[in-house]
Amino acid sequence: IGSFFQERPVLKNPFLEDALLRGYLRRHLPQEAARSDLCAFGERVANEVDRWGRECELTPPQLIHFDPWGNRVDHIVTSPAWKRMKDLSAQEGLVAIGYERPFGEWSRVYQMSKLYIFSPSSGLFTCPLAMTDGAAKVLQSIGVSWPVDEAYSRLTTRRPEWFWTSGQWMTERQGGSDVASGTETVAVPQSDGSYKLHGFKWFTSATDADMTLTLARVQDRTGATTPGSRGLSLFYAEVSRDEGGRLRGIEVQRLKDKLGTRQMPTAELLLDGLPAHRLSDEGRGVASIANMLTITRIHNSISAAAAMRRVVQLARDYASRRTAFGKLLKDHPLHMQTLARMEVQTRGAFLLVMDVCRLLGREESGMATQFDRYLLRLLTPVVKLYTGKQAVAVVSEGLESFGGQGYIEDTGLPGLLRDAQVLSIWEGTTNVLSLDVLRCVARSSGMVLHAFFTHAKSLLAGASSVSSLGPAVTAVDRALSELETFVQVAAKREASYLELAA
Ligand code: MFK
Ligand code: FAD
Repeated sequence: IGSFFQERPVLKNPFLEDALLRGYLRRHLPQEAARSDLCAFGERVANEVDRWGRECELTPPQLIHFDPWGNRVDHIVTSPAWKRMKDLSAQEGLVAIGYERPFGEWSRVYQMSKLYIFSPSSGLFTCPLAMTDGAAKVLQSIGVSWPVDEAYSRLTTRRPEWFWTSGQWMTERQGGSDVASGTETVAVPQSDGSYKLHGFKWFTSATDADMTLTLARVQDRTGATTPGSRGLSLFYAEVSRDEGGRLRGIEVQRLKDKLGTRQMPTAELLLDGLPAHRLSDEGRGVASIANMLTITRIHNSISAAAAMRRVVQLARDYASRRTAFGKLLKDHPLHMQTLARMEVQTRGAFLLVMDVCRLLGREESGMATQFDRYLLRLLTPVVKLYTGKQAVAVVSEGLESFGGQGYIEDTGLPGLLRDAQVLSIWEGTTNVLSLDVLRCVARSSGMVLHAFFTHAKSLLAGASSVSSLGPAVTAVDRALSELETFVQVAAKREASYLELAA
């Protein structure tokens, strides 16, 4: 039968293993406190958290509709590991750091570096964290006062027993991309100024959240609502139970049976009188939730870059353990060329995402120029759409680099590919984000593009010794000289897509 057994790839401290991350932080965030925290966290991820992530995959959530006596309870039962992830997230400040801002304008880079280390081992707990961070940002931008002051403090705490996660319930059956015309949920005003929501939310992830932000149409006295984007308002609702243990105003219809992200519950929810508070002015729902979209899209991009980095790390380790044709894989130039190409993609993704995190940090600490704000607005959809696609390609290539073992379920590797596939779908599909780019180009009269090409020009000037960048310099100069045409095309395209959609 033979006595040979292949050695498995070993996950080592993802911070220490990542020369690019460490180099980036040395340049921009050299504080020892950040370095030692990331190093300690990396150790914890490799030796403890990664196991929990696997446990989340092996023990997916279940929905229990009724108790033994026939009472409707709608309990979403999650694994102990999933619950540990929640406590860990609070203790490590995975959301809190963005609001404590320990390193001023570099705080988002620090927070996102932790999430980058955590993400592939997190059992998808990064999903509720993204939405929690997005919700905190929305509450902060609207103003932290009643009825959301306690919620804000819970979303941004480091105390596990106080920590809340948030949902983001936007998608309905008729529209996930097109929430503006697809949203049917209505908000019925109550005499005390609050509302009750009635409708059906078709995708709600991490549905064990403690609160949510959601969109609905306010009914007037006759029961009528305003169609389209101008009829949508933003609401805050807590997920709570009555004395009988029943969810207040919510029925969990079922859990989705998904290709990946199986570690976390994604449910269809019937809202049947869910108590809620309106946070935005009437009709300003989409614009008000846009801050959440910005944050969750940046988290998505971090997860994409992290998935690539993880598969590259494991593939490199494996290449030093597996022998084929008489030598280790790492000694086969063709195999190393494949890994090098993956490495280049991963580096590009990492640097682009980190630059967006840098811009976010500048904006939040009041350091951003108008130029930075334009760049942040443009690059957020660009980085999300680009890294979402890259992650699927790089992780797929990564699986191949383990040969047949890359396809074997209990190596844990196939889960990386399944979970990468969602990154280009949720939080705006690639096409929808491309239209978002046109939207911001047209609505800023091209200023976002001007900022982008000027930024590119200055980066290229800094690398003028690299002769192969010549064509890029010419392309950027040409783009700047033809900016006017770009803007006209973007405005026309945006207008025609909107006409088509109407
Ligand atoms: C693991 C890591 C991560 C992830 C966790 C994820 C968990 C899964 C969660 C989800 O998937 S939640 C659902 C996410 N859904 C989407 O992302 C929806 C995708 N569709 C779009 O993004 C559409 O473009 C959009 C719904 C925004 C179109 O809506 P409208 O109302 O038809 O757009 P309109 O009229 O152009 O814009 C309305 C206002 O919003 C405008 O402001 P003003 O009225 O002040 O001019 C826009 O400028 C503003 N706006 C729209 N998109 C914006 C934005 N502002 C800033 N940034 C944006 N991206
Ligand atoms: P559609 O909008 O029907 O898109 C179908 C196709 O049409 C796509 O390829 C899209 O790119 C294309 N398309 C649409 N409009 C245009 C256009 N104008 N021009 C060109 N192409 C276009 N949503 C939530 O609100 N909360 C959640 O927690 C949540 N969790 C999710 C979890 C998972 C695992 C998944 C898979 C989805 C989740 N979603 C959630 C829903 C997700 O955000 C939507 O599925 C997504 O935004 C796409 O919307 P849709 O499904 O309606 O697709």
